[in-house]
Amino acid sequence: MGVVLIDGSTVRAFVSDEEQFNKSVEESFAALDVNKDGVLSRSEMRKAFESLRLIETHFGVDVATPPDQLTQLYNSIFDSFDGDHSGTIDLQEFRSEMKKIMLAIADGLGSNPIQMALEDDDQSFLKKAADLEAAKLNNPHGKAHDQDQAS
Ligand SMILES: [Ca+2]
Repeated sequence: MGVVLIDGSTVRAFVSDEEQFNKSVEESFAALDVNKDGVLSRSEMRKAFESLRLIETHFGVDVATPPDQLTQLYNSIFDSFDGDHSGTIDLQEFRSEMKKIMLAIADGLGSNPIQMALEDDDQSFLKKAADLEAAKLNNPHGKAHDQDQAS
């Protein structure tokens, strides 16, 4: 387990790196699509939220929230992902909503870095964002974008 510092610009850089972001989205989507039918069902999404740990860390929900309330919350999030109300979430819907969520997190973080404790097998998007930043720092001549890193 390690600790990383991330702030809004870390998250924003990750989302704006289309290749990395889309790759992460596609990997997550494939991993979450347990029955491999190409769409995410309500129960698959519920597992997704639990594994991405976005809810507990970023929707301000206490981990001790009663199951009924959590189910309601999961349902309302599902509905916001399910743009065409088809009852399932396709890759397109998943990508666009993840983007919105990550940008909302970036706004919330602003320029105040937070410390995140990470496990090595952590697959959360914030971990991926942190990894991307670390890779850029280690490889300054890589395809890093001209992100304004004003101090
Ligand atoms: Ca599925």
